[in-house]
Amino acid sequence: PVEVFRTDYKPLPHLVTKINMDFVIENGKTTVTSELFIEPNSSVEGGGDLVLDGDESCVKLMSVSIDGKELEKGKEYDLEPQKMIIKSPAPGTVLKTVVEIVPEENTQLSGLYKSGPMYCSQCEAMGFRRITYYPDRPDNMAVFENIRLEADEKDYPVLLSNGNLVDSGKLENGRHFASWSDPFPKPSYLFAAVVGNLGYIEDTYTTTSGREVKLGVYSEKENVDKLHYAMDSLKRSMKWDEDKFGLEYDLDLYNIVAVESFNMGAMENKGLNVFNTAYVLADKDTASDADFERVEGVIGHEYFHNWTGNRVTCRDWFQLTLKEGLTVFRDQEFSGDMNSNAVKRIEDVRMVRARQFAEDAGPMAHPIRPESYISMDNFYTATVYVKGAEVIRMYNTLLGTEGFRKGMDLYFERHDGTGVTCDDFLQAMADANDVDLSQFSLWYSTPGTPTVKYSSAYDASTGVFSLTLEQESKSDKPLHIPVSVGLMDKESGEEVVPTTVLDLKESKQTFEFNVKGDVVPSILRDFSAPVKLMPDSGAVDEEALAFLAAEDTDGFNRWEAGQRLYTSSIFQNMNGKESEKTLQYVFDAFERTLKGEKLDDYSIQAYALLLPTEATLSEEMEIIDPTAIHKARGAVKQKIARKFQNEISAKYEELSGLVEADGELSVDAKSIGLRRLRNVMLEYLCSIKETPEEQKAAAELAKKHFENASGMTDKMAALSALASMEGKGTEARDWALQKFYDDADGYSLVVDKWFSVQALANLPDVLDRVKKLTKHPDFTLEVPNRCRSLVSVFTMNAPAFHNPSGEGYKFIGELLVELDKLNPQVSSRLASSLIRWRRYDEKLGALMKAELEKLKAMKPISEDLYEIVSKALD
Ligand code: DPP
Ligand code: ZN
Repeated sequence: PVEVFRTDYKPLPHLVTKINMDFVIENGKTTVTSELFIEPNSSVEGGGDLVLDGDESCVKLMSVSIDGKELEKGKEYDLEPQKMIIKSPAPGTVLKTVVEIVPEENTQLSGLYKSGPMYCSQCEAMGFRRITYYPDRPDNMAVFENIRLEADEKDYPVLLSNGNLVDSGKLENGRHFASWSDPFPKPSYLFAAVVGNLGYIEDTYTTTSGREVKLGVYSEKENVDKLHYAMDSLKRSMKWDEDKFGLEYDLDLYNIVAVESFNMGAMENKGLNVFNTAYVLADKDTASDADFERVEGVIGHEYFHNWTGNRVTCRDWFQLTLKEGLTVFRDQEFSGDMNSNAVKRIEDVRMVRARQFAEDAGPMAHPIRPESYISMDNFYTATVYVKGAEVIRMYNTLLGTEGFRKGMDLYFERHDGTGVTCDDFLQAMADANDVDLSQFSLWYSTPGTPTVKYSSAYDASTGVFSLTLEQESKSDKPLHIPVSVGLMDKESGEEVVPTTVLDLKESKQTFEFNVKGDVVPSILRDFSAPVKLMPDSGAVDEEALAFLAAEDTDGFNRWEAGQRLYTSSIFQNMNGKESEKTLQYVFDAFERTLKGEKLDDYSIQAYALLLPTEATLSEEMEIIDPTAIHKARGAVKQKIARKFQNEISAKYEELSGLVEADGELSVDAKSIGLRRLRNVMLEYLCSIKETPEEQKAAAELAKKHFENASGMTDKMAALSALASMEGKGTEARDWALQKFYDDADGYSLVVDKWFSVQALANLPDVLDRVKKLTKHPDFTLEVPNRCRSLVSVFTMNAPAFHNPSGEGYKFIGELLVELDKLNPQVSSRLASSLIRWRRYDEKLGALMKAELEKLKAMKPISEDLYEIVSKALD
């Protein structure tokens, strides 16, 4: 395997400026003829050979010619396993290649492959070379002028590609064709083709400047009734981007296709987005609130890529965060505006802490702009995406919304139609605002999670409150960290200094404020930087946290203070040093939130009543003890549940009334919040199940909840509770699982939920159950969603996966052997569950390591898996 380095970038000596393609799709064989129009790259001197990427394991070369003349191998061209070399092509050369591919056998789901009744493509990052020989890198932008698709008309009535339909018609033998043309030059990773027997819904959108855009959303026929939410979300996205950034859509057509077998979430191909079904299909019976929110978010995300990704793209793959960090930021803002900004922020930060911080603390830690890769597919990471979005958010915080918009405008003005680097983005932001962002640029090259330590002092004689911040990171020079701070008066609870952004630019810096009396600082409001904030003294001031949990005027930090208190209490429990005082703070915070004092948002209330996740708690430990975390968190949850059982019950009833009064299920912020809060109540109530009587009561409650569910959200909440029941709850558990499966009636996305809920169950024999489920007729490793729903989800069941016997690791290790042969992208993702072995105690670590060593010795092994495993063992 070859490692590629960021600093080795060299522009191409020749560019393909235009391409025509002809796909003749037959059962078991697709013939792809490509014409590449080649020009010297004017910015590179010297010319030389033209190197085309092509994956020999996937494409079989039939012929290569120039002007109708076959080229001679060894003389005019050479062939290597991953490339074709054309010796010194003359300017204006039109190179024609004919290759054969077999999409039906493409289990990697990269390139052109078959999913159910359709052929579809996935080219990011390097899938186009599995379709034809081509300079498969983002700095080669070409006009895909004539893309002709030909297939059997009866089996494959729909023929789609990027851009506009320019021709179509019937052919002999029941075949037909369609030709597409995309006027916007694009890199190969944005190419797409879909050929299948599909249903669809249609609509139109008129942009502010009056362009009428035809919108289509496609899926397998039986699912067309589940496409409406995606269509509505698309229209909302189009409007939002016009309102927020003045960005309009630029083609007459925008199509989205839902595909069952898909490695990632979705793909922003120009004018033809291809989506994992899980992020398009949604209706009231089958989708939970979270699913609806995800559909809206991902539809927005892919749509926003049209400008941040497609119109301005990446020069090379190391710049991935240029488009992904920025587009995630944009989709976060969109979702926040559509629902609740405060709720969205809490959810996003939970994600950063649970997933990105974990990545930072493992062997795959990398800066948002990585320095090297073996397989680029391994860098579609939480770091590039969500930490990348946090970095964009920091620009927004530092420059303000207006300044940020000015920077965006200049970025498009300068770079529309080209492939650029993260430096170009930073420069546009700096120039538009006339500021120096050179120190800020360190965020692009620094891996790991920085820490910020704080200490404060109040001098009553001068009325000066001073806050000292000290940063530490993997950068030799200090980072530029925006730290949003507000000050709350200790006596009155009033905010005396509203949110102020402090520019922390030195290793250690003291900021002074003139105040009238002593204050409590609320630091890192709204999570203004992706750092770990901690007290300099090492010990958190619980009194201050309790105060902030009650009084903070910043919703995010009020939530955060409660979370910190819960965390203290959980760790005290783990260490056998429980303090009554801490517990009392926890109870106070919980009770206040439950009563809804100062809170009118059900979702925020729900999140404030939830304990930090096991994954988040893990990142607070030097050596992670999953069993101890699970036990301690469970114990604190029990204490809360038992102490407030009556109040929680009453709240549950009250909310049940409100949910009922809410009527027909709707997915607006308020209704979602109601269900979320009620389901948190259910979770607490169902956690009380020690005695047989309690088991019976919990099971009855959950069963009733299941039967009266207002939709999938309630159903899943009930089923999750039931799935972990034993003793007197066993019967209800088995009944509900069977009922849920039967009701799913084979519909994949619901069957996926059925697998997941069992993989996450808190039962002593969960691993055996999961193993047994891998033999279920509905289980397959070939459909990524299905594989993930059971196997990847199992690795998130920390106490089961990290069982001291090592059986959980062994199960995953053995499965990876099979999976890697089928689909390296999915296998290397799954292997990430084993790579953080140094974070666990010696015994667990050794067991994980043993599995990694077995995998590393495996032959053959995919590059994707090899990279992950070898970095973990380094
Ligand atoms: N570019 C794709 C995205 O939207 C990759 N899955 O993130
Ligand atoms: Zn994206």
